[in-house]
Amino acid sequence: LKQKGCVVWITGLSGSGKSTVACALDHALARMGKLCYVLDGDNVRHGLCKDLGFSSSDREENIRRVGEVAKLFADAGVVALVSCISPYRRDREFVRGLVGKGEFVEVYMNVPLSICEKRDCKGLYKLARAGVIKGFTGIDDPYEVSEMPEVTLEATDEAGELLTPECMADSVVAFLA
Ligand code: GGZ
Repeated sequence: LKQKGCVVWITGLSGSGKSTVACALDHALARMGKLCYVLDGDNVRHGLCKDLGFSSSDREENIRRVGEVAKLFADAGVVALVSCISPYRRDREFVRGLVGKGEFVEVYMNVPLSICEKRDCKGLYKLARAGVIKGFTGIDDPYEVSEMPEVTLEATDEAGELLTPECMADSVVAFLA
């Protein structure tokens, strides 16, 4: 019997842990026998969206394409796990409108810029601060916080300890269940 597909849309700053949470979610859902597919911003930009840069119109087109593909996966009964910065609220709302009612789950990574910048896994924040990369999200390009995400993932617990990706994935699984 075909399972019910949906789109889990993980949004947040570069370095907020979107890809890591998508990966942990992929494993958690697979263990539950769910068919999933991860559409990662950074990967998609090597193929489907390799002609796009980071201007606002290119980001809009990037999100539109990824949204259309995610919708196809959901229609096929797959849980599409999307991790794209998707910094503009309007573009995320566009995808929400594209996907069937109740099948779009927006997951907001509520990780402060200071933490993302401190991690700076790829050294991009440093380059952005130095003006080598222009229009970097959070530095000189906006990130518009979601008004009503289905799930908000915090970086730390009440004691200020960093939450693990597995723990974050569990929160999303709990919502989906
Ligand atoms: C933001 C940028 C930029 C600029 C390159 N702004 O953390 P990463 O490195 O590995 O992933 C980021 C990726 C962003 O692609 P998305 O498709 O998710 O972006 S969007 O949703 O806004 O279309 C980052 C890297 O590309 N990167 N230049 N200027 N991130």
